[in-house]
Amino acid sequence: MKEALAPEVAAALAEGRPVVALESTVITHGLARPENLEVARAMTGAVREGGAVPAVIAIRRGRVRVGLSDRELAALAEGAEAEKASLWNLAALVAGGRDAGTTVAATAHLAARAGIAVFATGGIGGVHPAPYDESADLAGLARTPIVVVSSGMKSILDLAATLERLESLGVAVVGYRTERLPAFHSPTSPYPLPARVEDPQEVAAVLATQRALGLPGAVLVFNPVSRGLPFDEVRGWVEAANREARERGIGGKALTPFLLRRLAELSGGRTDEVNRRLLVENARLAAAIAAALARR
Ligand code: PSU
Ligand code: MN
Repeated sequence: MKEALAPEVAAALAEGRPVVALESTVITHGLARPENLEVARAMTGAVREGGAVPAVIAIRRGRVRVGLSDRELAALAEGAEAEKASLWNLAALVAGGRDAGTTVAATAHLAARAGIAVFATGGIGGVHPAPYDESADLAGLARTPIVVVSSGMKSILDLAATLERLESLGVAVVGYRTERLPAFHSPTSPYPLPARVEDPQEVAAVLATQRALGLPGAVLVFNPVSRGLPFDEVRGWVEAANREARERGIGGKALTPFLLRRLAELSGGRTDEVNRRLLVENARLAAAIAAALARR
């Protein structure tokens, strides 16, 4: 199989220098053009400022790419034909020679395989309100040894049910300077987390201990966004958007883009602004964690 590590990423890994993996579904499907490329560049920039090497993971013409050049990043962001690769279609897309953005589940798998210990994203997938729909991110994280920094799960999900599934699946969860689940656009929510950490060194210690104990899965670091939106206000918009989607019969692949667009409209653009900020903040924290791991 064709698999390619960018030379810069390969060198950093060989020398034990910090590397941070970044997902690409947020580029191909999560954000609209041209904002997707701007945010992707801001994330890779934040990783570099933190002293780590960024490795955007994606599928390009059937090749697993770990680390894209700026030109390749632009091609991915501007191309319209990329698929969304999760675990159930990853092998078929690679075998079929396709282009794809990789979800959290697929990115975590490919990053861990390449020897990368830390991965940053915006929000993980999870359990949707009915009808039944659960992201492969949850089961994927349960068996993939990597630190994943996010601001919680996407606001459009059932947060309580997603947190319960993480517990059932045995995914290690820590709040970064918080006891409560951050709710993506909101820095907090009513849902308590099982553990709290204060700094990147503590995250590095949890990962090392997770491995020493023979636990197989990810360490999920939930990082509250700065200057986020009030929880109740976001919940109100999410409920309104979901109601509207049901009334208009919108479902399947069209549902998430519809909900995100409605949230942006209902909030006067504030959800998009917060989304951009949390992606960059998570990239920055991931770089600090990767640096702490490299020093151990
Ligand atoms: N969160 C966002 N936008 C996104 C995603 C998450 O705000 O685009 C992406 C991530 O790549 C995540 C994926 O892994 O959606 C989950 O998709 P699914 O529910 O189909 O597994
Ligand atoms: Mn699904």
